[in-house]
Amino acid sequence: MSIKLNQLANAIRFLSIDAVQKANSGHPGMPMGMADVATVLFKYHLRFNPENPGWINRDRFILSAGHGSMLLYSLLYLTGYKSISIDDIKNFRQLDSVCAGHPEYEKNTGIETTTGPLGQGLGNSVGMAIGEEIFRKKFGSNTVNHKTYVITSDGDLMEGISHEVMSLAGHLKLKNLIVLFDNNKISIDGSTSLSVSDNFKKRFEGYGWSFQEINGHNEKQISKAIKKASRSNKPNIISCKTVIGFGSPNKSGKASSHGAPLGDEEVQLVRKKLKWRNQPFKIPKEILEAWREIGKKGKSVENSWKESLDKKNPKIKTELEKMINHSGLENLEKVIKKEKVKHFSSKPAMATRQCSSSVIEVVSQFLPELIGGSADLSGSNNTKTKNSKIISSKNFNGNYIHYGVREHGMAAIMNGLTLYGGLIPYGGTFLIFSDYCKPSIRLSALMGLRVIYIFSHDSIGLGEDGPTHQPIEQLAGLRAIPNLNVFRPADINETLECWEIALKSKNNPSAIALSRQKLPYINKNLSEKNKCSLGAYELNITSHDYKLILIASGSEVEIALEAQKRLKAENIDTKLVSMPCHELFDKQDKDYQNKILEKDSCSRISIEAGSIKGWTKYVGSNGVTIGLETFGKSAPYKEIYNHFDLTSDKIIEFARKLIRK
Ligand SMILES: Cc1ncc(C[n+]2csc(CCOP(=O)(O)OP(=O)(O)O)c2C)c(N)n1
Repeated sequence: MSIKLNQLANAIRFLSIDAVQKANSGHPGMPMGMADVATVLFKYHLRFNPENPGWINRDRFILSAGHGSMLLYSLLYLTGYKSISIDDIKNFRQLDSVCAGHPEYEKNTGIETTTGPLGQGLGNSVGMAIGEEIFRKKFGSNTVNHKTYVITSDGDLMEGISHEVMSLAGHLKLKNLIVLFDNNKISIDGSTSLSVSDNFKKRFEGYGWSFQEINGHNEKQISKAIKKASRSNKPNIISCKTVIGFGSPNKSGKASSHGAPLGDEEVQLVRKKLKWRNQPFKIPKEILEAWREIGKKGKSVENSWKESLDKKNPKIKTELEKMINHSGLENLEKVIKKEKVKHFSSKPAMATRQCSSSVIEVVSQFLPELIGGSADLSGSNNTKTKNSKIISSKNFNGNYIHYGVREHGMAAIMNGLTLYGGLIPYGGTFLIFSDYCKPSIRLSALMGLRVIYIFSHDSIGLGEDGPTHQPIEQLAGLRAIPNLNVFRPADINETLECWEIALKSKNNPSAIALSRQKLPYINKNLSEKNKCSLGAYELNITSHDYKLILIASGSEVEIALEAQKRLKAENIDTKLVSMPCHELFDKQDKDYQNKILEKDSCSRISIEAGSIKGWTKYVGSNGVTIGLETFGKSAPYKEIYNHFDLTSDKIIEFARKLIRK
């Protein structure tokens, strides 16, 4: 018996309605409206294998409108992914259920990314589509030839980030990107006409996209549009005119179906209207079988792909596996050690942004998966080196993306590049504009993605550009994000170590804050060990009789060193601790932390050219935190440091007071 499309789609609709009803919270309207589009996509077009959700040449499917999560969970369950059972669906939105309120990325589950904050999934998908182009160029179109499909909503397209990433996708002509726009003209406040009068066709064509508009409940139109899009030489958006809450007699087409259970009575009415006579969570056998058949098709597609790779392209297979497994990283430790030795003898004074550049130049030689870029500040962030090859619409055989002035888009795209697999993105902007990346940085951290953020001009030390450009609260804000390592190295030795940790961090992103101004080489002894991995370490003591500890990061280590020297001249002995990473220090055992901070026997002063928030816990209630609690100033940087008392004089003044106590 052949099962009609609407029966397949109704299985999605009722799993969604019933799960939301049982959880007594969730968003039924979107899955009800997009069920037809999703069914056509999965039935006729999407190449995927539920038995191997991580197959590198699978089509990617991203639900950018993450509030419609039940659409995704239903599809994964119906097509036979092991990650989602009917019991998981019954547990929608309950503690530890894989069917969380919004999709939460987990490798090899079919949930390709975490979505919910509108616009992010669209950004990730642009990153994945770039990833596909890079891989296709490296491994050939016989090996890599898949699409990236995204479902976006009105809300996704209202978000500013949608402009950034779609504009870049148009520029790069990402022809394998196909966006299915749920054009239901409803958002939470009601009709989108309350706030939007965009001409979508003109908007997207203006970006260089191909635009089609169809009835999102018409099987033929949906399929034809997807087919046409898959032959296009531009990125594609298909505006699917749909009815939110499709099938609900009283709530369809209305905002009331968007984000709340329909209610028992209304659910009964939908059952009647759509002629669905099954109990909640019961999918008739023949419908489930038809869905499972759709899921099974991918296995043979993957198998023949594998066979052809084994037989015809064994070399490519080896290269592909190397890249996916990041085999190049095996050389990292050795190379970093060698660089440390080299710099120990020359002891260069360099801005840490230059230090970072020299690390990138070295590691990019043996890490083809390292994909750099900057939001139009390449020269300032020092992200582009002589080994950087520009990625363009004409040539994806590169390792550097000019993101343009699109910080938010860059960050979401970097998440997409990591999620694609086999790639390690790093991207730069000024530390002050990390604020423009924040929503995506948060998601890098939430998903545990290896993304490296390069934030140069990391303090008032940037000088004349003034308070609009001088970060104050940014370091504290970034340090407040769970699972993000924030590094602030002090010289080339520390920069090498911080980069090494960032590259090895499989399950968390890193933000590396770098100075604009030149800094001296501060490393005292050549150490094989990566001291930055401890978060903080003893840099220098003037004698073993010290009762005072100075703690500093980045550019302020130099000031603390000067203060230490001058204090010694006054017979005040001190220990200087360099603290490039709070998060890693906080992870050390208590013994190590006590060894560094010596809370029972020493007073402590911290100094960092940024907000003092976050330092009190290291200096204690009797200690002193030197930092900033106001915005900066426009002036040459040394004058600003003096103006704000970020000086060795100030450290000495406090040191004398603490010692006299
Ligand atoms: C960045 C962001 N802002 C706000 C929200 C809260 N929110 C969830 S859905 C939504 C808009 C719903 O409209 P639409 O995107 O058209 O979805 P539909 O109503 O069609 O399901 C909003 C404002 C969010 N998830 N992300």
